[in-house]
Amino acid sequence: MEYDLLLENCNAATMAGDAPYGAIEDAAIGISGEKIAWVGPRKDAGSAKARVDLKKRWVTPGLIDCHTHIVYGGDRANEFELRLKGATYEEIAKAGGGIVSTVKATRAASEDELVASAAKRVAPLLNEGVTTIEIKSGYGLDLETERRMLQAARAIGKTMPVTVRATCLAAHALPPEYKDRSDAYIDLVCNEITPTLAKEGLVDAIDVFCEKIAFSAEQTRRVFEVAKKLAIPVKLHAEQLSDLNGAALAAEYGALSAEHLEWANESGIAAMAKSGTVAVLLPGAFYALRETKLPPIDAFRKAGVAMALATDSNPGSSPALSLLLMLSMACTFFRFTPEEALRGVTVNAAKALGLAKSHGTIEAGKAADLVVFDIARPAELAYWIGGTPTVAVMRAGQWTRQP
Ligand code: DI6
Ligand code: FE
Repeated sequence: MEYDLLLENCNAATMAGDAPYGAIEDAAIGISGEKIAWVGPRKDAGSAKARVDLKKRWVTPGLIDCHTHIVYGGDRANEFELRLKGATYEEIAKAGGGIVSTVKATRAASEDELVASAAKRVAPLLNEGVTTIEIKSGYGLDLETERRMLQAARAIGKTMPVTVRATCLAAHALPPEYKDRSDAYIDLVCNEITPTLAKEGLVDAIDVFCEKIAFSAEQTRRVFEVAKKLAIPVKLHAEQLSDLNGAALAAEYGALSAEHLEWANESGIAAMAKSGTVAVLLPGAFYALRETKLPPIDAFRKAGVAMALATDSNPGSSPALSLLLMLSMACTFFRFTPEEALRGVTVNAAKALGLAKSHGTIEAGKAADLVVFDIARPAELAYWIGGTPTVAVMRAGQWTRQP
């Protein structure tokens, strides 16, 4: 078989197989159409219509940012200043700031404005090598604005070279008009917002913020029951600030992922291992909130729970615009190995989005989403603090940044 394009004279961190990083040195990668047709040692490569010499650089799978809230109105740099004067995240949230102030700005923004402001934040991620991004709603908290957010997410996937997975997080916070009536808001989420937006094809997954400052485990369960009826996979913000047994609840519903997890307990971890639920860890939020409680990384490792990493890009707890920086933070704060960190934004991030069959590794049959890095060894991706060693990006077989 003749490939459309052969990338040769490179080292491939395939993230598949048993070798560290799935590495193949002096490799070649055959591309046909939108997919990887072949990968292996250069000497075994077949013929190709065109060839590109990658000059011994490293190639990884396209990076996957599997947890973001990157579509929103306004920003919260003012609250950043308040926090530095001593206010806590919870105090700001209770005083009507925090998520709710972003809700006001998001409700006031048109779809075009949401797309334009998000595009400015998505661009630096793509420049680094992100080819797939998850985008959550959750700053609308009413049907119209949740819809507008998800439509903006879809529009980003159409107008920018990135695969978007849209997650409905209508149960993110209590909207001000439902003050002290959180069960009534969950009625709205379950009876109206979620089923309507699912029917409109805007929802790839359903998420809930299960937390003392958000929604209880019982309310989470109600939303998950609706997801089950709609046959849409669930994810859960669990155990970020306290332990509500959210990880076990997520696992009970076969969740793709449970996210944050600083306070995850042993039984939650065991349940996640059993259900194959990915632990999505978010060092940007840990850093920005100056958390001290470390997620139980060793317990996840021992239990065999796959760990992913993401930016959690959002205006409050993680205004992060670099996924590579999360690799460094995960190693330094959470003691990930550099290989675990790269797995966390490739193969395990794909799993957290339900895309394990099509994305996340360099293997024949998978999407030709690839990043070329000017590095001598893969550990450099987690080693440098800032900087972008990215020299080329391919998505679905097309260069979005030329080598
Ligand atoms: N957990 C978080 O860290 C973000 N949302 C969530 O459920 C915070 C979102 C914000 O503060 O705007
Ligand atoms: Fe989040």
